[in-house]
Amino acid sequence: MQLRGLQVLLPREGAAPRSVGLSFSVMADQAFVTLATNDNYAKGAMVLASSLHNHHTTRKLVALIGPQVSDPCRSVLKKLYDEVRVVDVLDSGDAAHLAMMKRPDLGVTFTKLHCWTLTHYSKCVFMDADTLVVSNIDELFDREELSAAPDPGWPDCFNSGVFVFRPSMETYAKLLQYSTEHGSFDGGDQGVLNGFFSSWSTADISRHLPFIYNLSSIAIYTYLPAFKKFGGNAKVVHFLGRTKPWSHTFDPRTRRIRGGAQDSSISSFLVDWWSLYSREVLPLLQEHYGDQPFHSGCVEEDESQAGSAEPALSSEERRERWEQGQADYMGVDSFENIQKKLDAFLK
Ligand SMILES: [Mn+2]
Repeated sequence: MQLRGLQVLLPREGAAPRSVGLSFSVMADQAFVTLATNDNYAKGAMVLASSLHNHHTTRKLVALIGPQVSDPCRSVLKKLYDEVRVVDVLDSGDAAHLAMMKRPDLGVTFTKLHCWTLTHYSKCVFMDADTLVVSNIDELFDREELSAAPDPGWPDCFNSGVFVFRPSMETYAKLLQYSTEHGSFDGGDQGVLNGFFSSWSTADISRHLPFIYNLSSIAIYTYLPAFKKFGGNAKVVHFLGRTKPWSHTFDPRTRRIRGGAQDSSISSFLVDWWSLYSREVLPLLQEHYGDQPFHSGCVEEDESQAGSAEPALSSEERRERWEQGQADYMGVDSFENIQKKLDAFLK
């Protein structure tokens, strides 16, 4: 893994020497931004940062985090991100706090909208913590606010998992005002942002990012032939839906994923996520947690388990087994895992 400090000293690969100074000033001015509200999403953010580093981004990396993110996770994020900023809307005592009082249902949305306050950058690309970069995407900074890819469920709306924006306190204030007045038609940030940037679908085709910049796992099910034809050009994979990469467990030795990854197309991206996690993120987590126990998600199956071709279970199947009294006490349903789940919910 590259060290952040060192990377800044090295000229960009392929950059002409005389342009280096200029490129650096432009680069310092632009950032990828993500959001992690808890330790699970923090792991996603760690993998996302590793993937951006591995594909040699020249831009800064910023993580907005919620107050629930634990100290060890904050320390790891600080290693991987140039800037880690705690956003506590309830504690802010400003317009965001007022907005939150009026619309407590939009809590996480207000936290995400906070990215517009990063005015020490002229342009940013927001990326959800459940995205993975599989190719350099610095060219996104050539786009203007608000650029985003269509949502696979309703293509006249953009998906707010990846978007280009310009930080501005004026826009931020307008967004807060819009949210409190109109709410969100889907209960989240995507509804608010599509309402606010409502001309996106018709005004300017250059603000439509190609789908490969936000390739959601859902596309495999909705349009398989297109996925087969274009999926190989993917630049960003977005693990949409309730099951996230960190919902599974992974055996680094056998590279097997457990916990409901049946589809082979998406599971290759899942294996990419887990490989990156186990290789580059896990050692940092182990270092910062020290003796404290934490849920790594990596489990070495013993020989007999690894040898048996037992398929991964969906959550429905797991529930059925539970109800029949056949919980996987030694594996995913171990007391340790259940305790962790309870702790995560009770936080
Ligand atoms: Mn997402």
